[in-house]
Amino acid sequence: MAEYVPSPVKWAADQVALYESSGGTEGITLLDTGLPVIIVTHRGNKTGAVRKTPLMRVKDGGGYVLVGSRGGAPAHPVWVHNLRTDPSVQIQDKTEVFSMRVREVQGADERARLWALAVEAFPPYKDYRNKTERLIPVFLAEPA
Ligand code: F42
Repeated sequence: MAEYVPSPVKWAADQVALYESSGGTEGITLLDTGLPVIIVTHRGNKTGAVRKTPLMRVKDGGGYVLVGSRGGAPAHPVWVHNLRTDPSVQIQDKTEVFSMRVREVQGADERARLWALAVEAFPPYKDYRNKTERLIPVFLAEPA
């Protein structure tokens, strides 16, 4: 089993550590916003390392909408490349861990529907979209 390599982004790595060490009872929101966060475990497409990424929790039925916003930065978060390469992920949502498969959302109608859910769950996504020229990747994680 490949080893887990924490993110170099300290606040993200710290959130993963608290989330996991507390069994999903602490570190489960974005700072003091009260908005829920999930932890996505995925495989590094270059190193094969186990990577863990906190993302906002956006539910779509039994699935989760994963938004590659990175605060509206000009470049995609690199976890996007990992998911595009290996769609098998685990998602921890509080105390539960699910094995899921992700697919990148391509159709305009589905994208519009899922984007609306994302913005409803985390309004700043709207600002991030306005901050960057790139099309923010949206994935749907569904039970494997
Ligand atoms: N980021 C979002 O994009 N969307 C969200 O909704 C979101 C919510 C959120 C909530 C809480 C929180 O603490 C963080 C949150 N973030 C959110 C930030 C998110 O957790 C990530 O930190 C951010 O999206 C950046 O992701 P990233 O994958 O680009 O992270 C970089 C900094 C990183 O980890 N880089 C590593 C490094 O060493 O530079 C490499 C990681 C990696 O996956 N490497 C691959 C490998 O093979 O191992 C190669 C990747 C490649 O192709 O280059």
